[in-house]
Amino acid sequence: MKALGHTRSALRSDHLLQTPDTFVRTVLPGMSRASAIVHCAPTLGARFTEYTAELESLGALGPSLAQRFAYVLAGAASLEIDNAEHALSCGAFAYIPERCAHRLEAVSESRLAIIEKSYTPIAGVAQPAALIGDEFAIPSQALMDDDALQVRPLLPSDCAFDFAVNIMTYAPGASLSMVEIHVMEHGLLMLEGGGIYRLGESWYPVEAGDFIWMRSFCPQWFGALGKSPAKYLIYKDWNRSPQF
Ligand code: UGY
Ligand code: MN
Repeated sequence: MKALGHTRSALRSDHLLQTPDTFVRTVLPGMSRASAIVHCAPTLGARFTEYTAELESLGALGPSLAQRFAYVLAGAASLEIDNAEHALSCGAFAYIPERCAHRLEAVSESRLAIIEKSYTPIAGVAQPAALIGDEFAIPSQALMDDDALQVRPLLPSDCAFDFAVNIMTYAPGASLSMVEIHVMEHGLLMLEGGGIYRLGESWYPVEAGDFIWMRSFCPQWFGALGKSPAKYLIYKDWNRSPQF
């Protein structure tokens, strides 16, 4: 029997935990043979939008006026941009600058994590160009000298980029060394494993498939539990003055 009226999902003023049992699908403008689970958006108080796009074979996303970042969670996709076509397999990602014409299409049934954010320019710094990469080609680095907690920065650190997307992998039992409280907001998709997430004054069991939004200054801490690593894809605003 279903747990009537019960869910691990929780919405508080400084965070959202959205678990798969509460996902509702919608179709965003221009999508074909595809649907979206919108995880966070300006209507929530976020300064970016994140959704999971579920595409049938040959399904496609609509256009985006904002910058778009896509990460292949499952299946295979192809990106047509700047007169070239790029194959994106599981673990591949693409950064598409604002107002850049492109077509992102599924080659087989696929799931993509999509982040969209309007660009905050800096005087004298050109917008980044489109970029295609693969998580497995990016060397990981230990966070604060802890080899059990590895970070792969998917985007270059240069200040042309106004956001960062990282993959963080925790060995079983590893944890953040401190409760973080910082100006950046986060969108986080659990990819593998699980553990306990502290958000604000609450502690939640989390597992692969869950999404978390953290408002700026939301107290946060994670410890990985279980016998396999915990891995998540995490967005943060980056390289810009907080003076908005
Ligand atoms: O990049 C970060 O702020 C990251 N360490 N935060 C987190 O994992 N909640
Ligand atoms: Mn953080």
